Amino acid sequence: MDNILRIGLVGTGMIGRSHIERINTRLQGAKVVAVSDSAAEFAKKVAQERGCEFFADGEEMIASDSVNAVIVTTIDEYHEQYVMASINAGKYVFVEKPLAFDLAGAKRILDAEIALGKKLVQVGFMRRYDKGYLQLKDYVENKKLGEPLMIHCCHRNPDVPDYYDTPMAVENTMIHEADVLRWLLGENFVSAEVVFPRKTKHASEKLQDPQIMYLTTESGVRIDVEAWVTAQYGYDIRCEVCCEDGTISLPDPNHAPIRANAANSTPLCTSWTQRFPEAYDTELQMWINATKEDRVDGPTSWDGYAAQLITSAASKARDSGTVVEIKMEETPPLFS
Ligand code: ISE
Repeated sequence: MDNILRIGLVGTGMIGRSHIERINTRLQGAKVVAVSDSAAEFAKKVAQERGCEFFADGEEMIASDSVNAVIVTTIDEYHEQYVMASINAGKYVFVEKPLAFDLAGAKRILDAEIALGKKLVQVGFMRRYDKGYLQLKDYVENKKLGEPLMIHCCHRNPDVPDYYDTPMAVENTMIHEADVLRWLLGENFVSAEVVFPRKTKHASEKLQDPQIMYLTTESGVRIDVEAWVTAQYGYDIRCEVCCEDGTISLPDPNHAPIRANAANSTPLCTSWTQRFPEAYDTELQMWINATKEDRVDGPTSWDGYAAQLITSAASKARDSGTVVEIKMEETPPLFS
């Protein structure tokens, strides 16, 4: 592989542009050299501003000699198409979560990699690179507080765009917890349930908000995840792991306390871009390094598939109002 990884990025929306920025200005060893997006005029402008080549056709860009690795930051519906094009071109690909639009699409990607016999795909579950979650992992993995018994999580956004609807709370938002908790505990889930508390006046007609997802693991750890995506007051991510000898919680981001107007206050984040910038930097730097060493060392397509197996069970549970069993298959040899 060349000294500088030449990346082609499909999808020049907000997260795509922020990845171009971080790779081309802060990270080492790679450059986004080409971009493509179905919003061609906008993507052309991005290409011009960032000194990249513009491709009208994303698949053509992926196949071209101009690029030797791919980032997919399109809307979820197009993830599968461009991940598949990357696998077919034999190029490493980083795809934002979820791996595919639905579970069937995630399975097709997984099968394509298994047929190739080589891992090429990494899924953008950036929380695994967050310093707070890494501290929780150290405690859980090394049993510093005994065995975990329960986990309480909150995933609160101040607000969401108009198109955001009820299923997205599970499939787009709580999928982060599905992945990071499976990674944290090192075990699979066996059941899912989703319940609706009283609906807030801030949620649109097509959105039931808040929602609570309950998960149970193979060893019996009980987890509750609250998604409250029109919480107004800020972006607030919490996770408390209750173990036999004590509890450990995700630290709040470091904000200096302010004393003013007869109050002592600490600012909160207002968006995920503000809450996880270091995690995104670390995630992509490690992806660049591993890609140049001809390997994948982050969340794989198997992890992406596993997360979607969990969220699709949770969606069934939500729609049927029942507890749904999660049937995780054996880890394929390529991923074990
Ligand atoms: C969004 O797509 C993300 O990935 C954010 O991390 C998450 O907090 C948000 O709820 C999602 O909608």
